[in-house]
Amino acid sequence: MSAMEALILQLHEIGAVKFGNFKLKSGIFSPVYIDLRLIVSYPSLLTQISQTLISSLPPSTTFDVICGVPYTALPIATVVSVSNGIPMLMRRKEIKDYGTSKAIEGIFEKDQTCLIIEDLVTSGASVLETAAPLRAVGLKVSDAVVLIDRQQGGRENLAENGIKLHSMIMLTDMVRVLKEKGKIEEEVEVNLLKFLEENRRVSVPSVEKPKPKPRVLGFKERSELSKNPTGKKLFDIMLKKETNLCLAADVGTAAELLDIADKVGPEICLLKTHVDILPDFTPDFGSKLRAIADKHKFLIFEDRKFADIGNTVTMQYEGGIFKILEWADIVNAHIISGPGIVDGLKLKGMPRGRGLLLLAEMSSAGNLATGDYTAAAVKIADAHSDFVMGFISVNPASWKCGYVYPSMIHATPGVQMVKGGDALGQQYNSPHSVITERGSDIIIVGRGIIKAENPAETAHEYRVQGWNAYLEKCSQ
Ligand code: 5BU
Repeated sequence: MSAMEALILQLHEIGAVKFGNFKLKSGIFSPVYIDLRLIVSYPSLLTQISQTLISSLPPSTTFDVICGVPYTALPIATVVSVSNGIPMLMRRKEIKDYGTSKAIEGIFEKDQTCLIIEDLVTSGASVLETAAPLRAVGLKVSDAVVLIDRQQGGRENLAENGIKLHSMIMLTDMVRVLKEKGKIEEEVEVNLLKFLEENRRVSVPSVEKPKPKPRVLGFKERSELSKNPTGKKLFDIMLKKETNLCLAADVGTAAELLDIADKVGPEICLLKTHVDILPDFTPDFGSKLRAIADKHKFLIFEDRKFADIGNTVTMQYEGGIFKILEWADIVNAHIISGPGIVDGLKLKGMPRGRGLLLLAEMSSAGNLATGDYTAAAVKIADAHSDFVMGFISVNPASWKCGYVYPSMIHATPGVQMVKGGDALGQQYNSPHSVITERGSDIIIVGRGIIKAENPAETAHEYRVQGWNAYLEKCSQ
């Protein structure tokens, strides 16, 4: 009887090889189960396995250190190390978060070669899990030796990852020997061969680590990242005043607007206008609003929604009756006409240190600013981050880029204390949901405040809700 046959019989005798119906780590059901954890109870068997492992390697296999795949192969590797005088390394399965936090324990030099020792290979996933940290610390891993090869794709999967698998015992040989020695029925062998035929290649389960949740940066850090002076300023105002509330001052007259701006001013970081709805607009409107804005330290955002070609918007921005460029810190634009609109507005706005918000999404039902359109807005913003300071958005947390652009400010309209909408398609979300779940920065509130009995008091309530939601988000 060959040494290999004797080994197979011993493994069967101690119950390390069982036949039945077993669920494997890979999820598949198998007619054979091999449990090599038992071998630690049989020192002579362990010695025999360890010696055969090394001697079964082709002489061309060279290595400086060895590493067993935790846990079952650890004692095998230890005995190989001790009886052959080969230094060993240990891979930690759990990395400590104190002390040295090493994944690989032991002494080695960069570019040394490490042989991986494994008890059993199915898909090869466990070997790959050990190879990765070894390679990460600068070791070369080109060979792995295994006691039993289940012949289910491990060899191929490892080869694809640059590791040659040396197998001491093939599962088919094991079953043949056991059948020949009368330890199992023919039916068991047939069953097993059929199983192997049907499960020739078990794929390596994805070892992709869960993506760490991006840390939510605060306005202070984000202010430093902003490349636009008005963007920086708005971040700073929000922090200093502890408010992320923007009032949409959609009142009937310029007089009313100036009045509410003064009353609500202490609560807001931003005041949004639709200057073309004011019947009593006069050329001094801008300077009057500016004085109030300076008094209460908020910025002015004209919700002009430019949409034309670059050349036209330069004139609309600077000229006409409203002369928006004179008094609005911030304007916004659709991207429907392409990036030329940003170039046009930038031509006028940049020298004045103004900022632009791009309409990446809208709050109204059935709007078309979704999916690829939103992504296109993000792309244009990224290419003009010196002038584009952020977005009008509704659910930036759902964007693929998510928090990739912390330098950008996300301002969301369609906000009221209660969910709902109006008769003309407006849709509302609560301040808490807008800031936390939807990942926005600023709540834009119009009728929720201006139609309230006491707008200043109500604005205060919105401010507290919006700011607390921001603090909650930062603490997550
Ligand atoms: P409301 O009263 O809170 O519904 O006012 C919302 C304001 O925000 C109003 O001035 C709109 O013109 C503005 N708005 C919006 O509601 N939805 C959008 O998608 C954009 C602006 Br962009």
